[in-house]
Amino acid sequence: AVTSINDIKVLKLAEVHAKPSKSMMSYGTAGFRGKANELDHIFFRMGLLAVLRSKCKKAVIGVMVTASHNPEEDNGVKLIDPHGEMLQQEWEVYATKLANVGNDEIIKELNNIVKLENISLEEQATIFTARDTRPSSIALSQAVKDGIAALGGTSKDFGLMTTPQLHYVTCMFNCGETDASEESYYTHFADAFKSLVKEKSDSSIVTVDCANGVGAPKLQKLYEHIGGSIDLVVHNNAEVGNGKLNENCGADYVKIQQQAPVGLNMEPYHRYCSFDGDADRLVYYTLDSDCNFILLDGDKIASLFAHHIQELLADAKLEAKLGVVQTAYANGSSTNFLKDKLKVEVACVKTGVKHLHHKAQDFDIGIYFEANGHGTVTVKESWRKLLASKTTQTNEDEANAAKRLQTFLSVINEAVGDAMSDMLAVEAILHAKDWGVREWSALYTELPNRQMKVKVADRTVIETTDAETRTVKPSGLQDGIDSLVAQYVNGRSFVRPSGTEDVVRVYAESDTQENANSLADKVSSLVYDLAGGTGEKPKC
Ligand code: G16
Repeated sequence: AVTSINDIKVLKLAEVHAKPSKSMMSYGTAGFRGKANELDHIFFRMGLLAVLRSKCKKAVIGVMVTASHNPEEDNGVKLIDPHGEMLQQEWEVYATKLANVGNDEIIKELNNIVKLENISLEEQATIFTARDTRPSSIALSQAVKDGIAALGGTSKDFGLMTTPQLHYVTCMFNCGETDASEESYYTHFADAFKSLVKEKSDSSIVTVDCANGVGAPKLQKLYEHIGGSIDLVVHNNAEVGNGKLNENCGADYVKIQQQAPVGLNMEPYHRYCSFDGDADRLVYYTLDSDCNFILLDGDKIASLFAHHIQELLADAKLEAKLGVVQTAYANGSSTNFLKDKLKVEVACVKTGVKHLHHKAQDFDIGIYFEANGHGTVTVKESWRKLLASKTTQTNEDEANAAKRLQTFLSVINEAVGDAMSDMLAVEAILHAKDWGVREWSALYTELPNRQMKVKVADRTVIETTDAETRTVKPSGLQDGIDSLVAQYVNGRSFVRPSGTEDVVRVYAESDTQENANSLADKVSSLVYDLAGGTGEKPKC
């Protein structure tokens, strides 16, 4: 049994995966992200950390190699905790420290974590790894595996997978399903969907933009398991590594540009949706009869879920504390709809699914979605038991409604936001309600909004508070934003440093698209002036 860290083995491999002297990175919104050719040492060290995390939790840990929505030349890595959640936040601090020390301090840092967390090195460590389709992901996965081997851990490499698939298999394995695999993922979600949608409706065609990423082959496989309950057309499924990943396509592009992905000829009121590069985000869209682009983003998906779940709860005569968790990016109209029309409790937290997921667990049923399309539903174990008991009650109508809710919840990937399973959930609801995108879209009308990115020399000069809705640094920025916002009807704007890209994000909404654009331009220009903008100044 291993009782101490094998210094020689670790240091030898650490030399192979040497850290460039100036590199300083932190565990951001979704792990480490950056230019792929600058990250080799980070991946190796995250392999080391995953072994300690696995020993500490006495469970399998996941390591996903992906930069999700970022451009193809970027890459990233994040750790997945035993139940498919994001890495516990205290460990993000260890991750950042371990990523930034020189090679000579790696052993000291590892021993420090062992001591602080009281880890028994004799424990076994097993790590599940997977990667997206970026060309750099193969070598960077190897760096992770080298890190795992250096500390005597065992790795099981699932190869190409979507991020949510790795979350799912990690969670299922730790819950006792020892044959958890990609295949069991398809079987589970396809079966759940088929029991919700037994027959295709007349308007069952959905065209899916897979961002030229790993979602394309995986969706194809899921489709093979679903058979005749839906018609899927896979778009943007280009060959791996041709530089087209997320380029002018994918959920992030469609959400921010508010336009169709490249090469898609749209028809009014047909259903279209986009995944991002690792298929953990989903947005829908269509054209109205005047060919105006209509986006149904994460806020609309959350509203649809809340509407449906609330109806089933009423039919089943079940009480539940139902809540929706959003971020500052949520459109004001969606928050009003949820609070005023549905009378659902709404919470607002910082960007990053880890924050939303955590908050959602305060509710019996917690629906969380970022406007960018990343989200899911969580259910408290005690409430799940209550639901199960209701399915066997004598009142047939109530028992049937409880069963419908139970089956609906099983088409959701509770571990994490999942484009494929969320898409099935949306389709199942539309089918149950006999709705098209037109009815769904009509739940509420968005306030026009605009998102922009501003390049600055050092984005950490911006510090925020109140769930990132206000800035506290640099001085003068918040006052400036406040006085700009006051000039616009229904104006709202905030800025925050991105945790995945080297940019500052700017969000603005107002009564007309022109006003939202103008407010976004002015706030961007203010950020450029007060936070050390670089390159071309945003025009306004
Ligand atoms: C990741 C996170 C999301 C977050 C997004 C953008 O998404 O998982 O929670 O909204 O980054 O974060 P930021 O604004 O800090 O750059 P993905 O799809 O890239 O993994």
